[in-house]
Amino acid sequence: MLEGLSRTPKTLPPKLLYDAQGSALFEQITRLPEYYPTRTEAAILTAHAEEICSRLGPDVSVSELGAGTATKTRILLRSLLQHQPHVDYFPLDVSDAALQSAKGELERELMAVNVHPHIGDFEDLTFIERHPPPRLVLYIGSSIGNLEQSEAISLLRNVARQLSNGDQLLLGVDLVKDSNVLQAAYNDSAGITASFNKNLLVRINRELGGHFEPDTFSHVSFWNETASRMELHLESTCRQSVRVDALDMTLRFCRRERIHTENSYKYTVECLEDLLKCGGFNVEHTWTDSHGWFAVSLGVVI
Ligand code: SAH
Ligand code: AVI
Repeated sequence: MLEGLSRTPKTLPPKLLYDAQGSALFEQITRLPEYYPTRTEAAILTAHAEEICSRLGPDVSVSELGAGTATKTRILLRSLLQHQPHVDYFPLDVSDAALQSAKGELERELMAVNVHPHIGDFEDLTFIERHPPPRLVLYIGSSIGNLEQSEAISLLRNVARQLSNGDQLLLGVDLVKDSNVLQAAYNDSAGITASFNKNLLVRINRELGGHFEPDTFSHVSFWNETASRMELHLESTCRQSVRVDALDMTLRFCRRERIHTENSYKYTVECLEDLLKCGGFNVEHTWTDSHGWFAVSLGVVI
């Protein structure tokens, strides 16, 4: 935070959006009429779960990066249980609250799934290697879109490094589309995405003794066509100074100055498949929906 807030323009890494309240707000986002990614990916997974599972190795263990509450994962796990008697499932997330919810829901619904939650960051992926092969790694929900392309490639290479011959990765990515659809998804009429974004300030206040007045910042999001990404910012509505006690820092904002809080990159199928190849995977198959809004690709480690 210290590093990001000292920069010009000020930035914060999007992983900080997910404290317990942030994860709960993200869950609400996934149910918004404007936020098409979750239900579109869920529809792809539902339509093709059987085919996906039939392309996997026998008796796979499943790891998931940024699993959140694992709601869509249940579609795949349910189908996988038609192919093997039980599944060892290892969700990784920075959000303890999301993982607890994932574990509770999964154990209630799918008794044959053994859930082993791992609270942690993508920076350390060595936990994957400890899981029994053959392995399937899930990285769905277009979470890879919140990374810069160079970060995305190095993350995939890190994943590949933990895997053995024949291990697979299922990657879900949001696709480039009409900018009106994108704008609406990140500027919902109920203001949930705005609350999700501003919750970062509430979190800094609570955890770092920050003195932000969230009402003096507005949620700004827009489609940056050149960079192929949606951008999320918090914009100061006035000239102000904000003290953050734990950082021993006083932040100065001009009127309309922004903190850049998130990018959400949108890919084409071609770019997605190139990304997988650059990351160390051969693409086995890519599934999309009828609008071509979202893609799910299965890759095998090279
Ligand atoms: N996969 C779920 C959740 C997506 S939200 C879905 O498809 O709906 C993104 C999730 O990734 C959040 O739960 C967040 O806590 C987690 N996350 C974001 N950055 C992370 C990081 N650097 N390390 C681990 N988890 C991260
Ligand atoms: C988790 N991630 C893929 C979401 C996205 O769409 O980039 C986070 C999000 N931010 C605002 N709305 C949803």
